[in-house]
Amino acid sequence: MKKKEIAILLDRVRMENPLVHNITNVVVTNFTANGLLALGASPVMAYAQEEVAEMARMAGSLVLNIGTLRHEVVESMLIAGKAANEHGVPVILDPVGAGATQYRTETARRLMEELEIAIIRGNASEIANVAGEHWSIRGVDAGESNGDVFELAVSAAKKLKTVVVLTGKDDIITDGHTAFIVHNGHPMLTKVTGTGCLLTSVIGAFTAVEKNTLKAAAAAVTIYGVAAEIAADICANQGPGRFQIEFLNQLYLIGGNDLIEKMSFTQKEVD
Ligand code: ATP
Ligand code: TZP
Ligand code: MG
Ligand code: MG
Repeated sequence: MKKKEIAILLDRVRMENPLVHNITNVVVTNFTANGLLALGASPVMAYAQEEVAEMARMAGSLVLNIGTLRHEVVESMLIAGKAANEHGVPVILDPVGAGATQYRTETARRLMEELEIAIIRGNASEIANVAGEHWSIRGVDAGESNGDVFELAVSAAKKLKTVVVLTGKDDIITDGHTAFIVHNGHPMLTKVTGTGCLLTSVIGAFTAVEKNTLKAAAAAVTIYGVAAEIAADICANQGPGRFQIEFLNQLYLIGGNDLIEKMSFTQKEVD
C-alpha cells in the first residue's frame, strides 16, 4: 500500500462521515464516541434487542466489544451481527479480556463462529486465546509475551479466516497472506484506558468507507499511531490526562503532510 492511499482514506472518512454502530463496554463509551467524532465519523451506541438490528442495517459498520459483558448484551450482539451480515455491513470484534475468564473466551469464540467477522482487533493474549492458544493475560491487559507475535497473527488469521489486527509496541495487520507491520504509536497510549477499544472503532470507521478490509485496517492503525506520536510530542513530560485530550485533538487535526512524514510500516507477503 502506498503512503498516499492512507492519506486519501482519511479524507474519505472525513468526507463520508460514516455511521459506526458500537455495542461496547461501559468503561470506554464516552471516549469512543468522542474519538470517532474527532476523526470525522459518526458514532452511535445502541444496545436494546428491540432496536439493534434496525440500527446495524443503517450503519456503515458494526463494532462489537466484549469489555463489560452481560448476558443480554451478548444476545444483542448476535442479533445486530446477523442483521449486519445479511446487509453487507462489516462487523469488527474487540475480544477484550479473552483468556482472562472462561465466559469472555467462550463468548468471543461464539461471536466468531455465529457471525461473519470482517476484522478482529486485540492484544497478543486476546488474539491467541480466541484462536485456541493459551497465552497469559492479566485482566484486560496483555500478559508477558508468550511467543512470536507475527507468527501468531498470521496463524490466527488463517485459522479464524478473517483479518487480524494484533496490537502492542508494533502492530500487525494480516489476512494470513499479506501482512503490514506498523511501527507508529507511543507508550503513552498504554496509560489511557480505552485506547485499544477506540482503535477498534476507528478501524470500523475506515472499514465503512473502504471495502478492502486489510487496507482499511492498516490505514486506521497507522493514522492512529501517528496521531499519538504528535500528541505525545506536544505533551512531553506531562501526564496521561493531558495526553488523552491532546490525542483527541490530533485525531481531529492530523493532516496528509503529518502522515506522509511520520508514518512507518513494512509490508510482507507471507505465502
Ligand atoms: P492492552 O489492554 O494490552 O493495553 P489494548 O486493547 O489497550 O491492549 P493496545 O495493544 O494497547 O490495545 O493498542 C492500543 C494502541 O496502543 C495501538 O495503537 C498500539 O499501537 C499502541 N501501543 C500499545 N503499546 C504500545 C507501545 N509500547 N508503544 C507504542 N504504542 C503502543
Ligand atoms: N475493564 C473492562 S473493559 C476495560 C477495562 C479497564 C477497558 C479496556 O480498554 P482497552 O482499550 O483494552 O485498554
Ligand atoms: Mg493498551
Ligand atoms: Mg483492549
